Amino acid sequence: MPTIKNLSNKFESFFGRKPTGEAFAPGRINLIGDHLDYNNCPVLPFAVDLRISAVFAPREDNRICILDSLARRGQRSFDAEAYIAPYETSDWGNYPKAAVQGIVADQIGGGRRFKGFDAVIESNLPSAGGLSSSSAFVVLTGMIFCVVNGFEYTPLEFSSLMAAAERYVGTQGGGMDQTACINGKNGKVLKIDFNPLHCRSFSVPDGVSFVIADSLIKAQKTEAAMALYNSKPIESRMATAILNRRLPAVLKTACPPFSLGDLTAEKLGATENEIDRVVFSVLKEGGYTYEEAAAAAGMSVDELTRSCCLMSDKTPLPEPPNGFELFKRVRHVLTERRRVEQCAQALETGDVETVGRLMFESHASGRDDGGFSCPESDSLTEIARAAGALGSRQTGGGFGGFNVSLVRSGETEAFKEKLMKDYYETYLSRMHPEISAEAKSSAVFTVIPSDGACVRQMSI
Ligand code: NG1
Repeated sequence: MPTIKNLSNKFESFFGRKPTGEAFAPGRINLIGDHLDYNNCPVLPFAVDLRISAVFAPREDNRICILDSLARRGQRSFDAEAYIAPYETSDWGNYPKAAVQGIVADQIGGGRRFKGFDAVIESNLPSAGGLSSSSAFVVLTGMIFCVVNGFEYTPLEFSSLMAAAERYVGTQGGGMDQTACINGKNGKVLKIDFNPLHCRSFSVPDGVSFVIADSLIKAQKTEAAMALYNSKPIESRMATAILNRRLPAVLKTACPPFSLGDLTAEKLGATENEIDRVVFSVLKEGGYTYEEAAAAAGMSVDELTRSCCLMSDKTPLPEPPNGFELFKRVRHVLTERRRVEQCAQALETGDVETVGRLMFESHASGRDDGGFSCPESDSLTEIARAAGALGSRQTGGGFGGFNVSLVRSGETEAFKEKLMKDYYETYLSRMHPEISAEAKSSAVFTVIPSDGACVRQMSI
């Protein structure tokens, strides 16, 4: 990781002046609760000690110029103005554009002029691994843009703003990543509740560590995996459309679930058992065709498609060969939400066995009901179990990327060696001989829950 001094030297030689500020934005690991945030259900992530760093200086005009310090990805420049046209889908410059476009839209009015900035960035956050390098980059750019323009937001306001802003790149995610990146706390796991947004932190129990391991299956959300990822929020909205139509009459409640996060005893005035009974009698097991889902929601196929099933390019989500598995998706959301609540309680009482058990259960739910795992992440989880992890699961958006394991602190080195031998040298070499030894050698490490993003004047 380059020091700020190295970044400053690069800045000076590229821009011909000294930087005036520095900024950092961490990635995050989600301990438990994936594909819940866009359903307004709580999650339990923490910011990690891997981050994107930047040095910057304001400009007098509205141009934003960002240089990747490794020159790997070059430089991107654009103007902060009312409409910022995106680059093509997979371009890294869309992340800073997303942040700036979100803030400009929020601040526009009164013919306001915006100040731009020059920046040099560097990252030790692996991309496309479910560690939210994308949101870290959005938050980093957003913070710098706010500082140079004197815009002030509370951390929660800024979290919501950046969550909405990131959808500019085409993902239909919730707000977990940006909120964890902004509100992370050293040594703490965050319980994030949505609607309204709220964070509560829980100390990591003594004597355990988090080991993360890259399955080395990339889930680059800018490409095909974006469509895979977006299919999950779309299926959730389809299920909600069906439940919205049927639930009030069956549960005799005036308040339909506007999102799956509203399927709570408190909101619906019914017990959890009643809610489960009704929800899983309204939804049929097995796949829905578009026609079946529309009929169940009391809509035409066209209405259903337009109200919930459009991908980011405005085309309808293609119908999967076995139909939309709405029953399973909702079962994942309802059971995972309860696991998140139980896990928060277990963290509070220091019950690490329960935290671990819930992590394994969560992985199985993402695999069997959520439909966002992959064979490699499943094998990695089982290998972690056999290697003595208290718990292990794929973390983040899924379809590969990192696993997080909860391991007794005295056992981390032996655990990592076992993963190296059984997953990387044996399983992965057999299944993916194309993956390099170099990639495997740096794929497993311990992470520490860390503070959230910050921006400050440079200390000279
Ligand atoms: P990652 O892990 O960065 O792919 C994505 C979404 C989250 C959340 C998780 C799954 C974005 C920016 N991130 O995260 O909101 O839905 O998947 O829990 O869309």
